[in-house]
Amino acid sequence: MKLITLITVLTFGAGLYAQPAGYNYDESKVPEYKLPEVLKLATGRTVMSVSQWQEKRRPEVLELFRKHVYGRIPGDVDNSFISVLQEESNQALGGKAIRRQVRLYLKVKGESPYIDLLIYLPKKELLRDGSVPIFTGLNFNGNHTVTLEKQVPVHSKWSRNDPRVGHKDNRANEGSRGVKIERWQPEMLVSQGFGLATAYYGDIDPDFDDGWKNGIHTLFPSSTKLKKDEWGSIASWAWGLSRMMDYFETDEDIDHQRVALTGLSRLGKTALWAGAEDERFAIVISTDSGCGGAALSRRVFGETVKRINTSFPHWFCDNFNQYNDAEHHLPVDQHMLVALIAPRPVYIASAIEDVWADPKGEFVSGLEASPVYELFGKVGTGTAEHPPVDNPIGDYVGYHMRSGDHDANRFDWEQYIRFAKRHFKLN
Ligand code: GTR
Repeated sequence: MKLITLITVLTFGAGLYAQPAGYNYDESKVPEYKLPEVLKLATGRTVMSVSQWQEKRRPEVLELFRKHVYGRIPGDVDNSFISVLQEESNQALGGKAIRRQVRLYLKVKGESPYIDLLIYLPKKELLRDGSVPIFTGLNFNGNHTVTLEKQVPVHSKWSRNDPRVGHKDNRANEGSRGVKIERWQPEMLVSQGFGLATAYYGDIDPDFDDGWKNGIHTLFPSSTKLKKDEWGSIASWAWGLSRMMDYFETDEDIDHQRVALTGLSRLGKTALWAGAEDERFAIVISTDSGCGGAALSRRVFGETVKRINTSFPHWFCDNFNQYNDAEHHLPVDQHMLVALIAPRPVYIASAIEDVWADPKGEFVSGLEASPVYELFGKVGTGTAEHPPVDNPIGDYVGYHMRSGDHDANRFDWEQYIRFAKRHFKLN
C-alpha cells in the first residue's frame, strides 16, 4: 500500500477509497497562506456598507473571477433560444407528478445544439399558489439516468466513457436508465412540494478538450479562437444554466423566484459560478465541488490548480494556468466565489472520504465568505469550527460533511430540502 493511501485510510478511517498519489492530504503540510480580503476594495479601502459591496466590490470580484479563473462570455454570444414542448404527462412518478420535456433550441429551430430539459413537478392539485419552487442542475450522464420512465429518451450525443454507468465508445445506452436516481431524488422532491428540472451537461458543451469545435461553441465565431480571458467549459455550462433559467421564467408552473441551483463536483463548480454570474438563482448548492469550486486553492490540499488545469485544460480560461504552482499569486480565492452568492443562501456539502476535494477547504471558504453575509445583517456558517461528520450547520451559509465519498445522495438532499424550505419559508 502506498504511503499516501495509508495516510488517507488512517486519517479518514473510511475503507479503501484511495485518492490520487503525489498530492497533499496531510493537514500539517498545508502551507501558510494569506487570503485576499473579500471586503477590501482595489483602492485599499474597506467595504463598510451593502451599497459599497453591491456597487463596487462585488463587480470587482466578479471581474477578477472572469479574467483569471472561469473566463468571460465572449461579446458575440447571444442568449436567444426557442423552446419546444416535446412531451408531457400528468401521470408521472406513479401519478404524483407532471413530467414535462422541453427542448431549448439555442439558435435555429430544429437544429443542434439544443438543451433537453426534463422537468418533474408535483401534480397541479398539490400546488399551493399556482407555481412551485424547483431544484435545478446539470447531470453528467443524460436525463434518462435520472428516471426509470421510458418516455425519457436516451440521448445520442457524446458521452463520457464510464464503466460505473456502462457508457462506452462515447455513447449512452438504455442500460444506464435510472442509475442516477439516488443522486437526484425526484420522488423525494416531488413529495416535499418541489419540482426538479435537469439537463445533460453535454448538451451545452461536450466535456473534452477539442479546441471548441462542438456544443455551443459552434454557434459563436469568437468561440473558435478564444482569448485568454474568455470562457472555458465551466463558464459555458453556467451560461446554459442561465438559458434554463430564462425558460423557467416563461413556464407558469415554475416559481422562478424560488429556484435552487445545485451540482456535483465539476457541476458543483459550475453551479457556484452560474450563481455568481446570474443572481436570479435564489439558492446555490454545491456538492463536493473541490478545487475550482468551494475549496480554497491556497491550501494546496488534494487537487491543485496545476493538476486541474493539466487534467482538464478546457474547464477554465487560459489565464488560470498562470497560477499553476503559484496559488498565492491568485488575486482571488474561492471564499470570494462563495461571497458572490451573498445575500442569497448558499450551501456547501463535503464528504469525509472525498479528501481530493478538501472538505476542510470547502468549509473554510464558506466561513471566510460569511463577513459578506454579515454586512447584510445575516449569519453565514455561524461557527468557525469545521463540524463533525453528518452534522449540518449554518444559517445563510449551510455546510455539512457527510459520511461516505464523492457523490450526492439521500442525506445530502434531505439537508438541501430542509435548507430550501427554511429560506423559501415553506414550512
Ligand atoms: C475529478 C476532478 C475533480 C472533479 C471530478 C468530477 O477528476 O479532479 O475536480 O471535478 O473529477 O467532476 O467528477
